[in-house]
Amino acid sequence: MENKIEAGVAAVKVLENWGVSHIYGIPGGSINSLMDALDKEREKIRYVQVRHEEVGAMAASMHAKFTGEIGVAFGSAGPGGTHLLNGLYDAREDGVPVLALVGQFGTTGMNMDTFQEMNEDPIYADVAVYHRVVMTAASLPHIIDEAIRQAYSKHGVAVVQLPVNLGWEKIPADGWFDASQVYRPLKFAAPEPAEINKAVEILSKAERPLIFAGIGARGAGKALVELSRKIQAPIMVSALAIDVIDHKYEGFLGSAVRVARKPANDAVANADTILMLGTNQPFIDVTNMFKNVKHVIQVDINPAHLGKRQQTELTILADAQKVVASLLDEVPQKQESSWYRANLKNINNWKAYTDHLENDLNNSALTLYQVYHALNEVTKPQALFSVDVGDVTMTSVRHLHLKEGQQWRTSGLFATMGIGLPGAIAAKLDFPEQQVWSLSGDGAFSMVMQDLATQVQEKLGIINVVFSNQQYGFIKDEQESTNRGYLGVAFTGIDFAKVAQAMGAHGFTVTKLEELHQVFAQAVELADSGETVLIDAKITNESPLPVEALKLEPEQFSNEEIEAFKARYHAQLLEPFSKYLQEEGLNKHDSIEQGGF
Ligand SMILES: Cc1ncc(C[n+]2csc(CCOP(=O)(O)OP(=O)(O)O)c2C)c(N)n1
Ligand SMILES: [Mg+2]
Repeated sequence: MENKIEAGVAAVKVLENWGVSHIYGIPGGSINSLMDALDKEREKIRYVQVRHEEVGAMAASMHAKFTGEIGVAFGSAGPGGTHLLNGLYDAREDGVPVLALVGQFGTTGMNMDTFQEMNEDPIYADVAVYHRVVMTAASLPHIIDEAIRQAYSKHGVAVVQLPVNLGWEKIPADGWFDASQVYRPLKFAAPEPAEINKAVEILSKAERPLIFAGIGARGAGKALVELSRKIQAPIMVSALAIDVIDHKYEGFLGSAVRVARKPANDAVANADTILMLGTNQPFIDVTNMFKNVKHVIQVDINPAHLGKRQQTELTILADAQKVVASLLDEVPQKQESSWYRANLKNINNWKAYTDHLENDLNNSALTLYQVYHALNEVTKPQALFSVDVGDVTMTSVRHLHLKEGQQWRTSGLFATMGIGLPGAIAAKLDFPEQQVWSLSGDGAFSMVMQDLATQVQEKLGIINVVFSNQQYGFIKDEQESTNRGYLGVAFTGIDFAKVAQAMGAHGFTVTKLEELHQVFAQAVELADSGETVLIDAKITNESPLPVEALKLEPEQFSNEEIEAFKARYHAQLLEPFSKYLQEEGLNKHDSIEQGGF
């Protein structure tokens, strides 16, 4: 008798062959043949039951961001599938590979307007680089394989809709194959010598050079620091690349615009030459960020990004790491420059300001800065941070002291709230031996908090930190600058520690500075022993410093305005960049524009 295999099992074997180690989702009548296949293959692939499909899709997307490998999530027909959408759009916007399997009524009921049955394909047409309805059992393994190749090669989302009966049908056991062992990712070119020569020429002439690194420069951190010192160009990053450079580097400016640090905004407004490495920072054009810049060199592996957001003098279609290595070989060592010195002073001034906030032990009410202080004391060398969208995105790029080897990920271009907790689930499953943090605001956390239960059920030693200020703080500050009043930004607080306890996690509430350090120490111990922890930090609702709208420059603002600004943001230590430029005999250009909303 011919050897047979269920088509659903063959499909799951294709996933296994591609190295998929876990898959997120919630069952339903229309996806139960996949459940049977997953049950059969449970030794080889881990099914992670979530409590909301959105969390599954977000975890899949964050898995791809932490590992570079495809994430997989599923939902049943109709609502189960549409619940995936925020996670799928997150993957699309950040260009990472995700496969979504969506259930469908059996073929006998398809196109009959029966229960939870509709033409699902158009729903996923926009989000996906590849979306197909499976038509025969025999083609199912092939379609899964196709979907994975498409997601990898097009850096996006693939959606396969599976009529439930087809998964149970038998196909010849040797009637399928996949490309998992022969797939080859594109290798990115090394730069041409002529391009490097031209770049060296531009950089050598620069009086105020700046390196601007994005996630395309990941892995080049050490070499970039060397290059930065050699050409006397401080390093700015995109917010998403905040973990590319060790924060101890004296010439590290951080990121620009709002999710940002002051020294980066100062530097980019005053630079004359920028070396962009693998960044598609979305605010360059809308903030007119490069308005004072004369020469731009842009390195990217995506031809569609070259010259996209700014006038560019030289573009190099090549791997940023290779370009940095070639430049390091070719560029002459520059003399210590006044521009570089002015930036170092400005960075030191920023450090003095953030240190002061983080170490302020006199403040009776708990501040977010003190929370970061406690956090920084207990983070481990290879820690992974899954960071939500809100003030925490901005404050973590300022106050987390990231070291080489630590990873920081969020929802970038799509910027969906709720990404922190699911990302931490993925990170802990991917790196069980490493310390994993989810950092969220109270609004964002309450969008996905049901899945604390998943962390507990899967025995994931994650530390979830919630910054509770009883408001959508990030939006409140936007309303302050654009609206006539406030609406919809304040809300009733939640006792997250109790929520955590009710779900079987360890919940701590911190309201005072004195409790912080002990709670964080305990949290680390519990997480190390595989227990899920939540720390609800009840912080003040003060606004963080708006580095995109500073009132510090004496040429622009009156003394009273400057003093009021400093008092409001505890920024007495902050100096205007003009001070350091002047000390170095340099003039100051206009600040960049705010752009955005
Ligand atoms: C799903 C989603 N809804 C709405 C927004 C708009 N938004 C961005 S930040 C934010 C507020 C975040 O509030 P919270 O999590 O409490 O953090 P906080 O800023 O207060 O620290 C909102 C509503 C979004 N980015 N994503
Ligand atoms: Mg909040």
